Amino acid sequence: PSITSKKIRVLGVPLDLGQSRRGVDMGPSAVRVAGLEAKLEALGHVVEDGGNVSVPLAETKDPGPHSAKYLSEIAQTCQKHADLVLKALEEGRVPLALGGDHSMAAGTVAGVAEYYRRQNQKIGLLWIDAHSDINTPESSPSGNVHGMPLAALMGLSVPELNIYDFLPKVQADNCVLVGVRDIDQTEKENIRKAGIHVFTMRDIDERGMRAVMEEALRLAGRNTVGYHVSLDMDWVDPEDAPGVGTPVWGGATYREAHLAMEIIADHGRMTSFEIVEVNPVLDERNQTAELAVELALSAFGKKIL
Ligand code: 6HN
Ligand code: MN
Ligand code: MN
Ligand code: MN
Repeated sequence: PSITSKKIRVLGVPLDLGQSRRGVDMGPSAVRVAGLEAKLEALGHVVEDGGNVSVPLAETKDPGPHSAKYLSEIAQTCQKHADLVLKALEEGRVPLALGGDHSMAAGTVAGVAEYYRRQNQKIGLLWIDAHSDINTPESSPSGNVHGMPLAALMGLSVPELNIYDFLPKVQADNCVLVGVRDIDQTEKENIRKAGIHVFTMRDIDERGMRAVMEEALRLAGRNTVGYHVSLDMDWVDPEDAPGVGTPVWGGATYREAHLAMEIIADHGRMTSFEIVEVNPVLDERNQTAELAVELALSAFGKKIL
């Protein structure tokens, strides 16, 4: 059975300013080296590589206030990246963004939301992550901006990351966190304030991946044109994805991760996709980048049989 062929544009975002473990800027290269384009094409898609957006080098910049380090450089990068995402969609391409740390999602989601906003349509957002990434500069214990993109997208704070000047980027009722297991005390209030849906690892343990994903997709897809999928590789258990900057035990297994992506593909409503936080410096023989490619293949329709 052949899959519906998509025109995909890969967009690299070698951004490492949003966190403190160096090396995540090499994530896009590692995922390319693992064969992303050729494998998606073998599946029947048409893939082009849009290259990498330019990102300032940490060594050349001052981090600025500790509450949100490198925020102005990250905001500039997200603006450029959002423009490229928007352009890809205007040209009929499905954006597949490669990170880079998760602060880039403030740009990816802005670009997708802006494209559909111009057509009076709304998107949903599936945030698949060990973390909830909903700190603000006021609440963040680390000052790392990769812990803040969801707060920015929902309009809680961080006006610097309000790309295209509209909020929220996604209605709270269409924003769904999946697989969370490490939430800062200070983030809990922000989750309540934002009013988003959260499925923790306990939900997955108790109900199973299939039931959780079906409900998550129903929520993200209700009254929307479809949903963006933001996949943080630290969602997967560090046993299978060691090459990430903030690993947390007890994550999705290799099989669960594939199943979640396969269910996304079955529904056929994904507008755009991104894989973030692949850090080759912390990886073991590129296995996290290889898993990222495999999960992208499942999300884009690869079936076992
Ligand atoms: N990520 N909650 C922690 C912080 O520093 O705010 C961790 C954030 C991790 C972010 O993995 O994308
Ligand atoms: Mn090609
Ligand atoms: Mn994240
Ligand atoms: Mn994470």
